[in-house]
Amino acid sequence: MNLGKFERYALTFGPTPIEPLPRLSEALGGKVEIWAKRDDCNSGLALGGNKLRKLEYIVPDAIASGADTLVSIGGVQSNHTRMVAATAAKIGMKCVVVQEKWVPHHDAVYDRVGNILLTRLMGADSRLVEDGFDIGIRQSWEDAMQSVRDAGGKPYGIPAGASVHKYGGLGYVGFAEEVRAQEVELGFSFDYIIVCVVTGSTQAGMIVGFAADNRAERVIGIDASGTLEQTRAQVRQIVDNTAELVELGRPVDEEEIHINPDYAYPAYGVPSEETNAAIRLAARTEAMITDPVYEGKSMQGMIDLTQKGFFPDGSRILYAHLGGAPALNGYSYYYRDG
Ligand code: 5PA
Repeated sequence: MNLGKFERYALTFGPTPIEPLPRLSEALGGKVEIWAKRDDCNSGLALGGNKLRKLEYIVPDAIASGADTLVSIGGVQSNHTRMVAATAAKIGMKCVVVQEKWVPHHDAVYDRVGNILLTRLMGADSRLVEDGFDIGIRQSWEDAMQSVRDAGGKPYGIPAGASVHKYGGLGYVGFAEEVRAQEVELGFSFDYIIVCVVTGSTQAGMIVGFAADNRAERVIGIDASGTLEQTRAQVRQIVDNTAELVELGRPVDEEEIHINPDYAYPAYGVPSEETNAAIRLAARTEAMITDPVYEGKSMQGMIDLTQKGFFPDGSRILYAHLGGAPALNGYSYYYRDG
């Protein structure tokens, strides 16, 4: 496998810490060890998160293209558009982000706080549109790129979650390489990796990265999209493209792609009672803050699978914390009493 041949523009601090979560492990019965890899603390850029690992491999291409404006897309409380806005500010480009009405959630300040507030603060042109949830290529995104051209600018398009970008999967191949190096220092290997999946390139990159030592199927994706087939198809496509790019040297089997659909209810962006209970438990045992759209759902999945005995006793489980906490501000009513 060869990731090193790709140019990388540093946006993160470097390898993210792996830490044990003993009080959470104990609260779940103490039969498995839960650890977290803190990609939520990966950068000084606007609170960081998973998108920066991806963008590190995309920025060199954006700069080489001669573009002056990054154009991307997400929901109203998108973490990804916040990270694209941060990246644009950092590299001295302009930024247009389309924010679609992906979430059937009503809160008076939903489009004023959290991610979108930070996005605007960093100078991005944030455009609210009515279209509903869809992780694919969107007309509104194409229109935004055309509007930049019409104004005499040169856009560089980054699709939702940076996922179907040709280099979108590379960042999380790097995550797997980083975990392998950290495992040498820790003196053990993790048995499972838990990761939230929506647009797909985070898990797809991990699958390719961990396929190199034949444990891709130990990457348990917890779907938060609620559109499983589309997410799975997108993961498949990114896995194949990324495996070829890094010269994995073999195809990845269907059985190596593990996505659990059981925790995405009631809808993308809407937390269930169980999601909120999971968010509270992680906060109260470990002061680890997860959000109602993504990480709360993967936390819920990890908790439920642990309680159901899915993981054999003694397993070491690595929860990939991908960021996302700013969105909590758009959901304050759920947590008014904690
Ligand atoms: C997101 C995505 P993927 O989209 O790579 O599958 O990652 C899922 C994910 N955790 C997990 C957090 C905190 C995330 O932000 N966010 C999107 C966004 O617009 O913010 C791409 C959907």
